Amino acid sequence: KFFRELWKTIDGEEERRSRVKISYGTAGFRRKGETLRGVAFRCGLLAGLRSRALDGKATGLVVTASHNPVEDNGIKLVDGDGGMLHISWEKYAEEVVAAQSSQELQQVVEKIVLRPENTCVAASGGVVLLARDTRPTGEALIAAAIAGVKAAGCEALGSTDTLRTTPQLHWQVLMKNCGKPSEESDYFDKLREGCSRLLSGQGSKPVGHLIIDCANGVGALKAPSVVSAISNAGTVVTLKNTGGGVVNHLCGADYVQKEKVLPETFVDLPGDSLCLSLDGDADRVVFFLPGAGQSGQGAPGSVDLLDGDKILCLIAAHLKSCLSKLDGAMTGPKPSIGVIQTAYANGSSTRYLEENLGLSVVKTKTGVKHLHHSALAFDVSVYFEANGHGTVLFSESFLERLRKVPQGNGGAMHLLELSDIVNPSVGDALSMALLVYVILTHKKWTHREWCDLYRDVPSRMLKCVVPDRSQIKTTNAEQQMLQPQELQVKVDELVSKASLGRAFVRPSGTEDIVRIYAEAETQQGADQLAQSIMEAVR
Ligand code: NG1
Ligand code: ZN
Repeated sequence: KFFRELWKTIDGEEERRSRVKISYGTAGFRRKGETLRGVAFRCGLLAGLRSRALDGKATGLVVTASHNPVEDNGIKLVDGDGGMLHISWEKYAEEVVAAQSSQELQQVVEKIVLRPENTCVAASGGVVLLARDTRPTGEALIAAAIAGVKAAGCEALGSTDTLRTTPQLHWQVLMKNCGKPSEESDYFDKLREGCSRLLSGQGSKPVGHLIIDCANGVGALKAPSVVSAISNAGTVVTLKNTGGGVVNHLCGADYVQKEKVLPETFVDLPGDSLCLSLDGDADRVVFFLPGAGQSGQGAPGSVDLLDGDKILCLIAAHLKSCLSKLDGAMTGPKPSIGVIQTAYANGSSTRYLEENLGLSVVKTKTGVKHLHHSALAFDVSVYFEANGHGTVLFSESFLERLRKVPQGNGGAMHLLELSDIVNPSVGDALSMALLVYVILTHKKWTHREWCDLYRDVPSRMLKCVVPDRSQIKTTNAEQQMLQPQELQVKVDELVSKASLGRAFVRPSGTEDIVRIYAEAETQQGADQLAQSIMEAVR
């Protein structure tokens, strides 16, 4: 059966050869959507094998290229705990995808199945949940992935029409494996009802208008089912870029965060608007205020950005004050709070967290899988990438302790209610949009007060194409290069000459480029530092 299915996804000669080089990367396989059918089939196969290795627990497969252009697509695999595919299986994914013939594929599969830690692979059963975003190449890729799941002898839950945000699918896998209600409607109900509970009796609303840029992506289809909790609280919610344009084109979280301008169609906004942008698969969110921009130069269309760092700071400040209300009410050790960032976090946000809030910040490698992993070590934690991908985690033992706190302690009750509206498996733009609104309401902060928590240090990010980016090896949460050594020496020298300089170079895990990031006291200084490093990299 396995071999019968394989022919359906035979790819062209060029594509077949190129599969050898494709790596699992920061967040799954990604490239031009039209060239991914063979990859999708093999990923479906692997997701099935993984499910069987987990004794039949569900796994997941999402077809999306997130914030990337419409012609791109990608395959992300979801593990049995609802998180990203376990790192130990990424190399299997690469081997399965690289196989050049059905014979080679069979050998790779046998190798995986026969590994001692995967002994239960041979057992029957196994189920994979599949979904896609709105990209035109998605349908064909889901069809190929379903064929792969079936080739692994597993049940495929989902069809070519199953449209979900990435975090929805992660959540569904987690809930299914916990034996909890896991339908799409359960997800909507949980978020909407949880948010309504947190807002009831609060009186004031933080903003008059909330304007949501849906990036012309799958979030446009799902947002209405949850944001009604906000409109019921008295804020007028408007959805824009709901599918009339091209996904992520001149809109979406990545565009707004990188370009620091209003998305397309954001014109004539009411004065008291708080805006937010989702990305194409609604796992990232950034907020912004139409206005003068941080430079104060007031270029038309510029924005004051409230990025992942500022969302993180708002949440961390709130969690810290909630925990302080628990003092004395909770038995046992003081709960630990974790705050996790990557090297791309703006230096001002890290200083705010450490100096104003007195929290210690953990820095990890880029990619949510790394942040999530670090966050698991704490009772309560929040992680965010500057680009808007993050969530809040509550450990099961901490939730259990909160449930035992006497009813009169509002702090414990509030934290339990907050845990109801966060997605514990992965960053979720819709969930985080609700959470931010709830926190602003409870803190009685205006969006301006939130924006003014700290002022970003000027920064610049550049991309550079090099012949072989794998030549660059990094350490210390990717903030330093081990190789090429002489390049790191040069970067250090350039940084030391820039006032308040900070910079690093790392190979992208999602694009065939090297990223350069620089901060300095002035925008001109940051631009110059990034530019000189780029010249050194070339
Ligand atoms: P790479 O291409 O590895 O830098 C990018 C983002 C990550 C993450 C992944 C997955 C930056 C600098 N990098 O990774 O944060 O979101 O894509 O989507 O934004
Ligand atoms: Zn995304």
